[in-house]
Amino acid sequence: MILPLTLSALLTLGACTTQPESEPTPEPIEHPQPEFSTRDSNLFANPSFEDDTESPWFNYAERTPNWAPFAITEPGHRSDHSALLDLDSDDPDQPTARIIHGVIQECPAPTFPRYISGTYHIDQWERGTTNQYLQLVVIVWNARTKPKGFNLPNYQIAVPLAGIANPPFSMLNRKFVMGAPQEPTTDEWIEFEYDLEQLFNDQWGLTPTNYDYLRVFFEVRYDGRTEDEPRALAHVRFDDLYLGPESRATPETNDESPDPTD
Ligand SMILES: [Ca+2]
Repeated sequence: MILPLTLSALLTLGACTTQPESEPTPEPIEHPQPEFSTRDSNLFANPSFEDDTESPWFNYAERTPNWAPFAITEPGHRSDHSALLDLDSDDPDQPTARIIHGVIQECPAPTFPRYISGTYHIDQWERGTTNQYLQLVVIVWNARTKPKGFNLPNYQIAVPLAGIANPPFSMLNRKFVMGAPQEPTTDEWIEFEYDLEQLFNDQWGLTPTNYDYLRVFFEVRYDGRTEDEPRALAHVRFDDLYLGPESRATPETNDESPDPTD
């Protein structure tokens, strides 16, 4: 990134000699721009799962039987690693009715971040039940400022990314944002981005303020599966996750733009 390189160069100069403030700034070295995950504004730590010294991602596999572990493995999205969520109802350790594979991170986020984005890749998908899906969830934790008429300690939105056309269940403090494809695309990295501030305003009527932190989930799961249903299989990777003020969506190509030579 240009800014850190420039700053680094200035610090190097400062360490050697006392430079007047009018000293011309050295030209930044040209480096390829990082894809997504090292943006300074990202509130997620280790958003691309490449740093094996940090463990900001966790889940509830050791605390509740409905959760299952995740793994950080090869490959990644334009990188070496990603978070692998490996759902298989044939696994004897997975309960029949509900299983959740996911990664979670808690972000203090004193200023509510406008955007959430990332990529996912579905290596394998066999539908075993109607409510088998991928989603992200953002919980506003310990909110002192609450939506009008709401009196629970946290409120949240869930955004299914693929797999379901209707909310899988109803929950007092969770609003589902529908609109993702019911049948997932497999064998391809899929980018997603949502205007989180807009979603909270649409669903809860406010931009969250005055809370402890945001608890963010990226999941693959099923709910309400019965023993007589077929095998449910979903081998899903998440990578390059982002929570912050910047949109990183790739602008759509406009084929009808005027030819500048006309
Ligand atoms: Ca990665």
